[in-house]
Amino acid sequence: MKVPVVLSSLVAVASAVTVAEINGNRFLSPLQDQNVTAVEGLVLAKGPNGIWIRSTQPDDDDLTSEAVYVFDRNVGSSLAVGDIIQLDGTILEYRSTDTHMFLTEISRPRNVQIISRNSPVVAYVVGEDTLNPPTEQFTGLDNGDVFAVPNDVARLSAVNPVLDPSQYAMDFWEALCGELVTIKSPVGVTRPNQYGDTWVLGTWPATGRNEHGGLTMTDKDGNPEAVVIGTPLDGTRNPETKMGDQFADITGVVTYAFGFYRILPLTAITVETPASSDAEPTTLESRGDCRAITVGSYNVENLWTQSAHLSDIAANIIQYMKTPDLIFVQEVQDNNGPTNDDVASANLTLAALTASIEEQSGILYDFVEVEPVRNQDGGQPGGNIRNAYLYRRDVIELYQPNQGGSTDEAVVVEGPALNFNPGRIDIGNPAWDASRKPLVAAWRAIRGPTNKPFFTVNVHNGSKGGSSPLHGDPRPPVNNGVDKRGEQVESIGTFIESILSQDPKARIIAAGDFNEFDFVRPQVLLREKYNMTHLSTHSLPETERYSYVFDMNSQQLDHIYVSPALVNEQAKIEHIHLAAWLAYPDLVSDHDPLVAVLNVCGC
Ligand SMILES: *[C@@H]1O[C@H](CO)[C@@H](O)[C@H](O)[C@H]1NC(C)=O
Ligand SMILES: *[C@@H]1O[C@H](CO)[C@@H](O)[C@H](O)[C@H]1NC(C)=O
Ligand SMILES: *[C@@H]1O[C@H](CO)[C@@H](O)[C@H](O)[C@H]1NC(C)=O
Ligand SMILES: CC(=O)N[C@H]1CO[C@H](CO)[C@@H](O)[C@@H]1O
Repeated sequence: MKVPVVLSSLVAVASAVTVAEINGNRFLSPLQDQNVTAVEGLVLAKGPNGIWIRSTQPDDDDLTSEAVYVFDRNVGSSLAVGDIIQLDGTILEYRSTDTHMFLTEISRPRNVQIISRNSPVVAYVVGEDTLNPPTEQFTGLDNGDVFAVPNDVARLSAVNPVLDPSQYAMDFWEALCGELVTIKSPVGVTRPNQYGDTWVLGTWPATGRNEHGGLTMTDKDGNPEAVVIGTPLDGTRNPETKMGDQFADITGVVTYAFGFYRILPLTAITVETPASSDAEPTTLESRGDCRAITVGSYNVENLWTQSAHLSDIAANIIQYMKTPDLIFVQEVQDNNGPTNDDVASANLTLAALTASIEEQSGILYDFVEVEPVRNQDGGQPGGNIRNAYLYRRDVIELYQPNQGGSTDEAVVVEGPALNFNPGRIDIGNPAWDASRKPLVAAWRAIRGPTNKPFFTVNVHNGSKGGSSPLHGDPRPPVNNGVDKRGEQVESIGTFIESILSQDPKARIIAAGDFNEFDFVRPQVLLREKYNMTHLSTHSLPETERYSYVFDMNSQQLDHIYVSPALVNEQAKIEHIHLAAWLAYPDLVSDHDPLVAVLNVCGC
């Protein structure tokens, strides 16, 4: 890129190779593995394992970064920021794992000479001295959809395209890699991860802002306009912050590490104006009969009898979910939690949860579950996580209850009704190996003009663990388990179809932690092939559809889908943001619960 601050009058020796020539106008250096001599640059910053230098002989090309990392633990020891130096070295493309991109660096620096000292060091303001970061696409290799299936059809490092920083965020940051930049008036779009990495947005344009100040992922848009602030160069640590916090300007160097282009700040982020931390309870209300029942779903994150967060989960159900009539819960562990023994029942865990709700509110819940076969359903070994239902016995009841066991397969019988109620479906299907089998049940509202049963499917599909990062080498990024989740959705869809084939007006609710986005293939199947309506799409603005935060994205993993008979103006959902936007110390579960209101009357 063009460099406004140049000290060319001080340049005494012509460099054999410039930084721009080292970087080239693509992702990988044209000089990879070659030795370079007399590279000249201004020391921009020093880190524990090297320094960043900016060319004193910039070219006129916005595609070639004028800065580069010099990797060597000792190179900085006799240098200071503001020194102009000259050095020889070997060009290296480094990455720690093959799903990440490469960082171009000068390694094994030799013949390091100080040409002058105390030059001013000026950072470029992102979006003022540079283009704006692109808001929708990461790289041209995603062909317009970063969530497309199949994925991993191309490798960025193999194609190594000419950079297009006006269109693609990875190209944008690659063309600035090594530079010292400032982000003015940054706002936190997530809390920091466990390493203190914090995603921010500057003053440049953004799409998908939600009411908390985060960035909601939407169809084909994984929010490339955000950038992560990594570990500070001075050894400080980024503080615990939350979505929407306003920070002081951040200055740091652009690099690539841990799967993302990132900025390593000179010092830790400082909060100027914290966002309000008040959570909003649901506004949806039950009428206590079939005309309006409230349905909640909550991933309670490995809950068991001794969980420290048990009473907080109960409090969230009371204060923020407003004690829904029926709650789909996921990640309920057995009575002794992670202890890996013969215990697989969760009746004491669920009894402790309902007792805590009763103690805090006086409201009585009953619960149902089906014990899994121990250690067959994934999750923490010995924990035997499963799905369960809590329900208000004053509002609904099981319809023709017939408790299923671990090896009983629930199917739809004449009625439609269930042979086992509650029961687990499709237990022999390999799609559910090492995964929670959906828990189905048939219910009836105790009061209301009609009392036809309605059906529920409680879902906790395979996780996305093992996916490759949004700034990674495989394009589109690897969405691990997407094929498996596709089979799981087919399994759920087949069950739903077997009810609808007997009664096209059947009332069916499929809800839970699907571990997938509504616009990605498995979920599209549920909508298009099985004609289920995504309640969020039906009733919520696009930017408020989220229940989880991962990397820079506020994203929706928890959903409610309903059959045609339940789709009307009255059907609504709210994601109760108790997790997505808070700081870690304030988290109760890693997922936001959701609450919906539905008319389940029918004849
Ligand atoms: C680069 O320089 C090193 C050290 O001087 C030498 O060992 C190596 O063979 C050179 N590599 C190339 C590709 O010339
Ligand atoms: C839990 O299950 C055990 C064995 O099935 C039973 O003896 C006990 O009464 C149950 N406890 C509760 C609170 O449901
Ligand atoms: C799909 O659902 C819609 C309402 O959500 C309904 O109008 C339509 O008839 C259904 N289509 C099929 C094939 O069942
Ligand atoms: C099929 C599948 O993806 N199974 C995974 C479900 O999730 C658990 C934990 O969340 C994993 O252990 C399974 O491998």
